[in-house]
Formats: sequence, C-alpha cells, structure tokens
Amino acid sequence: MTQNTLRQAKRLADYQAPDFTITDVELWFELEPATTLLTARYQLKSQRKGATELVLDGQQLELLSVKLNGQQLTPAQYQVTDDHLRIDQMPAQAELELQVRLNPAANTALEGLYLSDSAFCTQCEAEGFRRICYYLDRPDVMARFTTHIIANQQRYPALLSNGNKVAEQQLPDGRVQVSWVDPFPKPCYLFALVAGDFDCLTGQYVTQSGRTVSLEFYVDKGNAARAEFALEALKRAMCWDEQTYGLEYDLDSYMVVAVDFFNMGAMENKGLNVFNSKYVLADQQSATDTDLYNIESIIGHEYFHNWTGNRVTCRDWFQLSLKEGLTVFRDQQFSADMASATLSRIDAVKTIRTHQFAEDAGPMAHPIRPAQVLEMNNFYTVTVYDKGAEVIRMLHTLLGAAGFRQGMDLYFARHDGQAVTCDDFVSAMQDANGRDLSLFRRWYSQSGTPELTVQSSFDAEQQQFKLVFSQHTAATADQQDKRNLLLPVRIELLAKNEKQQHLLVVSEEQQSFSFAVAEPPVAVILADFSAPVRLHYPQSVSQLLTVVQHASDGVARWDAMQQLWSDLVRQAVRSSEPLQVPAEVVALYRALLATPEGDLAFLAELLTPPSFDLLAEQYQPVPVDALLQALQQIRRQLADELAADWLNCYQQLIPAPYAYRQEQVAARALRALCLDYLAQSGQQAELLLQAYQSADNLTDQLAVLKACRNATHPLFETLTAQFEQRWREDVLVLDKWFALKASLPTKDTVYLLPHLTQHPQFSWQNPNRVRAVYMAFAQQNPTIFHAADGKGYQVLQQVVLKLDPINPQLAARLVTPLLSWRRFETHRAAQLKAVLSQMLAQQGLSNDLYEKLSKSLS
Ligand code: 0A1
Ligand code: ZN
Repeated sequence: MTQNTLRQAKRLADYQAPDFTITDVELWFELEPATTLLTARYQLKSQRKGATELVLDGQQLELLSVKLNGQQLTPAQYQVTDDHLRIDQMPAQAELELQVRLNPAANTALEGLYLSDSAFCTQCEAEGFRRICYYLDRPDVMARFTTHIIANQQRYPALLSNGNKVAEQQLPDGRVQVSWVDPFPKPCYLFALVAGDFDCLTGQYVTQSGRTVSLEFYVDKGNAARAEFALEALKRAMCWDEQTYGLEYDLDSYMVVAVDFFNMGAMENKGLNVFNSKYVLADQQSATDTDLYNIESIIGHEYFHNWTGNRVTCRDWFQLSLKEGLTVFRDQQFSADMASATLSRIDAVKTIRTHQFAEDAGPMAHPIRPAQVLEMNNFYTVTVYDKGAEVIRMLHTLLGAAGFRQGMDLYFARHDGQAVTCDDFVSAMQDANGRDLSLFRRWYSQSGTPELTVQSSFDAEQQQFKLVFSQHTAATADQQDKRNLLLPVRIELLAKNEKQQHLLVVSEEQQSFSFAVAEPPVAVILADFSAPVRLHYPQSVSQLLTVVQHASDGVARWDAMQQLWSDLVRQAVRSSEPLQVPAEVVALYRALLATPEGDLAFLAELLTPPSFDLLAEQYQPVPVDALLQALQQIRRQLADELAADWLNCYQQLIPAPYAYRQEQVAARALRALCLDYLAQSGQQAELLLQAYQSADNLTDQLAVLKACRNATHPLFETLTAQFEQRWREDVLVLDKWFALKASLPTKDTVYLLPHLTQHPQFSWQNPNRVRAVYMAFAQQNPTIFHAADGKGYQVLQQVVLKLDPINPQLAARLVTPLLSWRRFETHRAAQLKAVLSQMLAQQGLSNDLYEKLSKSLS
C-alpha cells in the first residue's frame, strides 16, 4: 500500500515525561532570505537516571555541525532522519551546539521561519520550532532563551525577539547584531523572531504596581495610524486583567507585529505577539464595526495568554484547551464588558450551534481534550477553543464569579512557571471551593453534544410546576460509549405576577424538579445558554413569543425567536407546503420596527432569522433545497409584508458622523437589516445608491453591498466594480470584495472564482486572499456551493489539492466543508464522497489533509 497506511497518531495515554530537558538556549541567527544560518547552543540535563539517548525533533533542516561539550561529533556519532536527530551516548549534563541552514524564502507553509513580503517572521506553535532547529519540541521542556539576530541594518532596521533587548552591536559589513534575553523559561512554541523595516506606533501602560511598560506596534510603512485602535484596545485589556483577575504584565515591553502572511488570527509569543494584519490595522474607512470588535477581542485574547498559556503553559498538546478554552472564556468576558454583554454571548452561542455542534456530529469529532492526534495543527478547533470556553463558563456558573476567581488565584499560586494539565486546572477550582468536581471532569474526555429533553406539567391543585429532564449523548465518530454529564441549567418561570429564576444542576439520566407557583408559567429553559447542549422543549408560537417579550435574559429572548423560526422551517420541510410566516410574528416585527428603541443591536439580532448553516446542523440528512427554499420564503414575506415598516425604521435611524460607539454600532446594525429587506424587492435602487454614496464608513458601505448581494440586486455589479476601483491597492479591504463576489448566490459564481484568482492582488501563497475567496464561497454561498450538479464541491476539491503542497494547514482548513458527506441526502453524499475519495487517492498528501480525509472516509 501507499506510505499513507504507515502514519501513526500520538495518544494522550502514552504521555511520558522527557528523558532530557533543556534549561538554557542561546541562538545566533544570521539572516538572509534564501540562506539563513543558525547556531544553537543548549544546556541539557537528564531527567531520568540512566537515560543516554537524546532524540531531538527536526524537519526540513540542513544540519551543518554538531558539537557536544565543545567537541565536534562525526556523522557516525549521531543519526539524522526526516524527523529526528539522535545522539546515543549522552552524558547526564551537557552542552550541545548545532548549526543548521534554513531557506525562509522557500517556506510557503508559514510554519517555522518564513518571509512575509520581505520581513522575516516565525510561527512556532504547535510544532514549528522543529523547522528552525533540532530541539525537544514539546511544551513541557521549558528553557531560558537568549537570541542574537545578525542582519543587514538597512534592510532590517527592526530586529526583534522575546524578552528584553540587552545589546546592539555594529558589525563591519553593514550588519548589526541585536541581542534579546527572555528571563521567563518557556516552551519553544512561544519563541519568536521578527526582522524587517516597519513603522512603529508606540504607547505606554503603567501597571497597577506602578511599572511602566512600553507598547510597540510594528506595521507596514505608512500604516502606523491604522494601529491606534489596537493600541488602545491593548491598554484596555491590560487594565481589565488587573481589575478582573489581579494579573499584571511582567516584561518591560509588549510588542505586536502585524504581518500579511499568517495562517491564523494571531500568536501569543512571549513579549512579541505576531498578528495577522487583518486583526491590527483598522480605521473607519478601511474596517467595519465587526472588524473593530474582532480586533479588540483578539488583542485581548493574545494579551490574556500571557498568564493563561505563557506563565502557566500546557504539559502536552492534548491539553491545548487548558490555555485556549480558558483564554477564549477570558476574551469573551472582556468583550462582554467592553461592548454589549448580550450580543457577545449571542455571538458565542451561534458559533457553538453552527460550527461546534457540526464538528461534534462529523468525522473529526473529538473531546475538548483530544485523546489522539495525527497532526496537531488539525486540533486548533472550535471544539478545543469554543466548547472549551463553554466548559470553563459552566465552572464559572457553578462556582459563581467569586468562587471562580478563588480557583484562578489558586491555579496561579500552584502552577506559575509550570507546564500542567486540564486536570490540574479543575483541581485548583475544586480545592479552592471545597467542591467535588469529579463528575464535571467528564466534559474533558467525552465528545458529542448532549441532547437535553424537557417535559413540563402543572398541577393546579398542588400549585406545582414540574420539569422532567432527560439527557442523552449519541455516539460520535471517535467514541461509542457516552455517560451522563453535569449540566448547569438556568431557568426562568414567567407567570402573570411573578418571575422565578433558578440554577438547576442536572446530572442524572433523568431528573425532575418542582416549583411552587400559583398558575401555569411559561418556562425559559437554558437561559444564557448555560450548557452547550441541544435542547428539546416543545413550545407553542404563543409561548415562544411570551419568552421573546418577557424573559429577563436577552439571550433567552433571542433564542426563543430562533426556536420559533426553526420550528416553522421544520414544519415546512416536513409538509412540503410553502412556509407561511404567522400573523403574530409579522405583528411583532411591525411593533418593534415602528419605534426602534432600546438596544438596537439586540433588536437587529432578534429580527434576524437563523442562517442556513445553523438550520442545516439540526437535520440528518440535511434537506438542502427545502431549507434554502424555506429561508427564501421567509425573506420574501418579511420583505413584502413589512416593506413600509423597514423603510420607516430605516428613515428614523439618521446616521451621525462615524464613531465606534455602542449606540452607533447598534443603529448601523439595524439600518443594515432594514436595507437587506428593502433590497429584497429588487427595487429601491435610488435609496441603496444614496446609502452607498453618502456613507462615511465601511460598515455602512458594506451593508449596501451585502443587501444587494443577498437580493442579487442589479446594483451589485455596478457598486462592487466601484468598490474594487477604490480599494484595489488596499488588500485588507479588497478581501471584502473578493468575499462578496464569491458569495453571490447566482450560477455564474462558480465560473467567476478562477477569474478572481487572476486578480493582480490575489496570491495562492497568502492565506487571507485564499480564505476571502474560497471560505466565503463554501461558507456564505450555500446555494451555489451545494449546487445539485456537484460543481461547487469540485471547485473546492481542486483548490485544496492545489494548496496542499503550498500550505498544508490552509488546505486542511479549507477541506472542512466537504468532510461531513454522511450528513447529506444520497445524491449529494455520493458527490461529496467521490470528491473526497479522489483526494485521498493522491500520493504525498500532507498529514494535515490525510488525517481529515481518512477520518471522513473511514
Ligand atoms: N495560539 C494562538 C493560535 C495559533 C495557533 C496555531 C498557529 O499556527 C499553527 C498560529 C496561531 C491563539 O490562540 O491565538
Ligand atoms: Zn489562544
């Protein structure tokens, strides 16, 4: 058979502490784009008596020299394979010096040391350091790093690494050597180096204990002003973490570098974050309200990692959620405090329901602490990150804010400077609160989404309301047997004269609760989405509307509206009858639109029906055409019946000169929703044109373009052409154009995609460009992506195969929308399966792609 059958996954159960550790690292980089020389000196120490074999990880390296305690080794004294350097006769303590040659210019995978345009930068998480030098590339090996960077001073005026800059020395040939020392021992995944010619925006932050920290944002020339929002967001994050968790920053400087070529959002390297430029650069012309929101949240996320990730890190990569779940939870809390708490929560809930539930129901299902992994890069998932954050949130709910804080304090008191496990985290929470969390720990090892079914009844004589809960988790692709979980369930009972709120803890397969109440209440179950479960609690339209109008929790109100739409769609799909929007719903819309007041952003969310992906996730098999049709029927009816109401509401919301302030953001969101329905009729060209031309910011402009796209309005072509003219030199904005074009729901789009890749600004090497076109196509254009002829699937297949040799991480992310073929009806399932099988038959697939394809087809 092919090499493919030999690939071996690593298992959590096989974890062993390393035989050797590295306490100190000194690195000398002599930077040239095509030939960089690296000399690396390690102080090594045995951790196990009698250990003599040292196995270092290394990939795609050219090894030039090996010295042990100052003695040059001959090639007979060590062995080099594709993945390792092995030395058999290691003393218990030794200094090892290696020299390797690298070719950063040829590194298109964007892992290890690579070039972003002409700047050098690194990405080492998860296992990228082994592409820089042979090393014990695992997070439980923590060393003090000293880094010397030698480079031409004119081409690379900024030479940066972790920690504090300790020396700068001119060399005779126009080169300079800059030295950095990071006083905090760290795993190599947090190592970073950047060299380039940037503009730098600087600021300062004085910590709660009175230390001054220099804040430095390195960005492309001419872009310093565009980093101001990010700089201010960083200050807010620093202050928030002091106030909320008593956590202070620990180095003299905090550097952020914005690069155009990056596989993910950003990276928390100690003292030197590297960011995708999309999450740093922004102003009102070139970024939307959503972009600014995301920037603040990601700046916060990377900053919060300094404690949850860096000071206390992961013992092994199976524990990734230890840092990611916790840090996402912290960034969600931060966003909730900075912007709207309800809206940020709704956002998080949508992510879980749309993407995480789908992952758990598909071939890549895994617990938040995976038990086996072939390619670690495949486990930076919505399960590890976002479901991980939900699990932390449940602890917060169960222990209360004060109890949670005590647990955090104990966690840092016990583990600062260590590499630990998820179990250690839960133990700190447990011990600080004197609670037994043993049942709760199952959340870490069990994959799948619990189904929580609820039945209610009212006993008029006893004046008692009873709720019976049953929980069940279906088998997942990775795990057959499931057990009960501990579920915190927030409820509210709405009766005429009273509202009762309770936090219930459901832990049995079946469990009931009774409440004294004078009359039959309407029940809100799972307020604030207090546990990541699928809820089955049938309620009538009128009960749901009661919740929409009277529940205390905004998330519950929104959720009831979503439930109402889901129920209507389900009936339409079942009966094959056209979906009829009930008169009460139209009336509710009409009332809310008549005098738009209160939190308008919430109103906009409340009035937005669920997306195709969110609905699709609730079916097995997914009735693609029926769902698209039902959604279209909702759109048409809301547009037609409420035409005057949308217009009236739109006209009441007179825009003020742009500012990123919550009430303005909210008004823009509601205006966008009105425009979306106004465009639906295919008319209103004048109003749309006027809205586009008078906009003083990108949010409003994009609202017009999206409205035209959703309605396939004749203006779409003209306006997108204007937009392309205006922004063709500014790639971050142009990405929005690529995405709009790729998500137009007309047949031609599938033929347009190759033309988009011919655009002078498109590059297969740049993940942002590729995602702008193809992620938008696969995720925001269900009509064409799932077209019955299978062309949408074939297009994505070709792109994935083209990308795999260039950038396997990106290829593996793009293939995701194809993997869950078993969830579709026969015809589409067969097309998807064929597309996947052809891919798996290719020789030389990356581990990233191989792992996903083979799981999908097994
Ligand atoms: N730790 C980063 C995310 C990240 C992960 C992997 C990367 O390359 C493979 C890059 C970034 C975070 O959570 O922000
Ligand atoms: Zn993170």
